[in-house]
Amino acid sequence: MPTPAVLPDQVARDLREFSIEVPSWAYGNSGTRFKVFGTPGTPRDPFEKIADAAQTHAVTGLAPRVSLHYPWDRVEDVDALRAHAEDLGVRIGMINSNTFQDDEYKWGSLTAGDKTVRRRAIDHHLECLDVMRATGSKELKIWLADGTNYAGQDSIRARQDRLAESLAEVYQGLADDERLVLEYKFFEPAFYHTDVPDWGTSLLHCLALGEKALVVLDTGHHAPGTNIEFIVAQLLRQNRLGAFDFNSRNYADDDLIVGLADPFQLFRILFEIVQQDAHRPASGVNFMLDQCHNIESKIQGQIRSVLNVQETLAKALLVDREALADAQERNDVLEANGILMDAFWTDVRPALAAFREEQGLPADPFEAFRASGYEEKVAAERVGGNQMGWGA
Ligand code: PSV
Ligand code: MN
Ligand code: MN
Repeated sequence: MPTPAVLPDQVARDLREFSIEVPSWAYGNSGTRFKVFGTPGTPRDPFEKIADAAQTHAVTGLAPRVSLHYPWDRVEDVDALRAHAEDLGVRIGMINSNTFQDDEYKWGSLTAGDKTVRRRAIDHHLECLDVMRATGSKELKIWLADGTNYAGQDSIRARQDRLAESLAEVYQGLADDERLVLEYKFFEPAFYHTDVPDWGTSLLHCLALGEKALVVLDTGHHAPGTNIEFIVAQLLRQNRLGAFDFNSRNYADDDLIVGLADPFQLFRILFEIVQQDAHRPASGVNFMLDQCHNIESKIQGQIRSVLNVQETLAKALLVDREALADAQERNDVLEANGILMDAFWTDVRPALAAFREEQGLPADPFEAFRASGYEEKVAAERVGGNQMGWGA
């Protein structure tokens, strides 16, 4: 496929409607268990995190929502936070619950054998629903660190039963237009078993709960070699893909910039999405980033990530699906594969630059941000106070 100068109309229309949610925690300092490197200008409170997130949207036009983590992003005046976001052209997205930082959750939260602990974890989730209402959000995102480290440490079955009961209580708190999304992860911080390790477990709980419960797929949460696009196809088929956490990984839950470790995997995933029209807002899939920028500039990292998703989505939209269907019908394996590869290798960058300019956006948002002086400005202004990190 030759390099297109402009995007076909339908591709441009689809891209205009597409948006990505960014996580507040990506703008704070993060690191590994070895070291957290601080960066000058890192936000000191949720207001500053939202201001940084708004920069990502301002130059890309792609990231109008910011996920909050509760209680990391707790503020006295929620109305003021909401208004601050709206003044800066963004709004608050999902509310992420947190039952992994307190000592009492050492043995589990929604799965804990101790009734008092379980009660506290359920109440925390119900409180998150109040935060959602105050912020204008409609979605509660649950990722649990629950699990065990050693065989025999606890009953896997009993923990599933307790989880089901706890989730049912949280689910009952949802209003008709609200939903909860349940994220799975195959290991870490628990190293023998986690209580929601895979899409099957998440889906089973969601099916038992009802239509307002959906699965979250984080691209970094699978065993190496897992065919993630297959999971995407399967969850979409069941109308249970609620949200995506995009990031890149080489080894485990690396949370690196999207599309850098394996651009072709991102393309395959997005093509599966496109084939089921799930990139359209009407599908209800919330496309998000879940990343931690340990060594690179955080805002620049977020900009790169959303642009990589947009660029790869454009390629997926360019696949000649009629020709593909025809090749598939004839079992022409190599022609079918060639059609996909052709779209993957197409350089859409010039057409995307023109597309952005048409919308009054910089042709190169990444360079525009670097040249804006924002990072230097906040580094000078944000002195004193404690910088926030992955963990408030
Ligand atoms: C932990 O693995 C994690 O990265 C999950 O993916 C959540 O989405 C995120 O933290 C925020 O809680
Ligand atoms: Mn995640
Ligand atoms: Mn993760």
